[in-house]
Amino acid sequence: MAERTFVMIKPDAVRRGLIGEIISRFEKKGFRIIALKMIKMTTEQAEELYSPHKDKPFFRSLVEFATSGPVVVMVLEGNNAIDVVRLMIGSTDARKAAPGTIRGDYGLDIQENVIHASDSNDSYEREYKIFFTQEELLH
Ligand code: 3AN
Repeated sequence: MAERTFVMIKPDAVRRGLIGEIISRFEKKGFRIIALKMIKMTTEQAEELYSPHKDKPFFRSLVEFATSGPVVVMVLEGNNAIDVVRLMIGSTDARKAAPGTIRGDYGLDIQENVIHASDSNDSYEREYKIFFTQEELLH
């Protein structure tokens, strides 16, 4: 069933020149890009994106990292997009992420872990609205 998910290429990956590599994987897999832009997110946007973690000890550091440079945000559409994209990105701790996954191939850190993707439909609905208006989703 066609489903949508929100994906963000994090500042570490943008700094390292991995934008094309990462987008290419999603295109080759068969996902449609419904919306895409590069932004420098505000502290408010980062706090909202990571609000489920606001009581964690790493929250401030995570917000600082997320706002430390440009990110690329996008909405992807395709069969079971949420679960399939989570499989493609791999485990949170990039040191333990399986080779062949995006984090497994390009990351070596738990915080600077290359990429974010929604973990549920509720997360998707909350997350994409932080960065896109309804009109920016191109059907
Ligand atoms: P995922 O991004 O795989 O869904 P979450 O939702 O548990 O992982 O964590 C959100 C983000 O918080 C991660 N992408 C990572 O950047 C950061 N993070 C998670 N756990 C830690 C940790 N123990 N120390 C520092 N940063 C962390």
